[in-house]
Amino acid sequence: MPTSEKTVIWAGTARRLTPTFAGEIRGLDLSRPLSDADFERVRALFLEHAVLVFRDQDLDDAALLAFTARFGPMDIHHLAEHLKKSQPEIRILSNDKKEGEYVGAHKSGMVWHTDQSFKERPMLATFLLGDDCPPEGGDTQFANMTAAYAALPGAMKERIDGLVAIHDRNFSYAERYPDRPPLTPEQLKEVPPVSHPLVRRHPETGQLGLFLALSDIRDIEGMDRAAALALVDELIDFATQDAFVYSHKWRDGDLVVWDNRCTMHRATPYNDHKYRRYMRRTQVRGDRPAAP
Ligand SMILES: O=C(O)CCC(=O)C(=O)O
Ligand SMILES: [Fe+2]
Repeated sequence: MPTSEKTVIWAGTARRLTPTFAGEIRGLDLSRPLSDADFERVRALFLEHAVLVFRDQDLDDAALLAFTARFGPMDIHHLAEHLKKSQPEIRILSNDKKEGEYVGAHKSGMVWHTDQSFKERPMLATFLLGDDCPPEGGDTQFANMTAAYAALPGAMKERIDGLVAIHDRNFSYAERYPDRPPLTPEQLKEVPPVSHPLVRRHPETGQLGLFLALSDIRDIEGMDRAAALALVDELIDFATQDAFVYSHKWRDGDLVVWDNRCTMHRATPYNDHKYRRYMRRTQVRGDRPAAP
């Protein structure tokens, strides 16, 4: 890494990465405990930008967990096979194999979604640390759901006003993950279908945003399924126009933190094995999404 980047001094600000959201923070070393004042600044920038990219981080598991925990209660992912044995709060995403077996989830999150939208309390924030990042492929793309909602034509806002979606982890799971075993009865018990408003109010900023997930929404209450899924597709197409999207090109040592209450994201493919991709991931649970 160029020395000039290493010597940047944290001045409590972030550099905007798109006109409407996403910010880059340099010069802040998260391997050391943050003062309360610095954390308050980071928390404010998180609300302001919705996606924060912290460059040049060198974090062990303990430091990643300590930083994550400052945002709220950590959540353990319901798919145990991709969790670190020693630290189940850390999930591994990687296309790497050891003795013929994948060392983590190698095909996770490749359609537009918000993390664990199928839970009663979906994730507030997700933390993804790029330990080994490919020079091409495997970007993470984010869509600004606040800006997308604000830009919807009035007739569409009226049409979706008050609609409630049913999110169901098991709806398209087998189709999306043909090489994973089906969810076990115990896993299914942890993720029963749940209803969430299609438009939610952010509990901290008060802003309205679309709350969508491509393959986890199974139905919209009071609509037939084909019409409901067509509406979800239409809204996702609208929300993922270039004007609302930030595509993150990973560099080793990037920690990206995103607010799932006002963004959607997906990974672009990286499982062609051309380059290794290895990430550690943690997540913090949020509130039950609230209708406006
Ligand atoms: O691998 C990525 O780029 C993102 C995967 C994802 O959706 C997640 O970690 O929540
Ligand atoms: Fe995700």
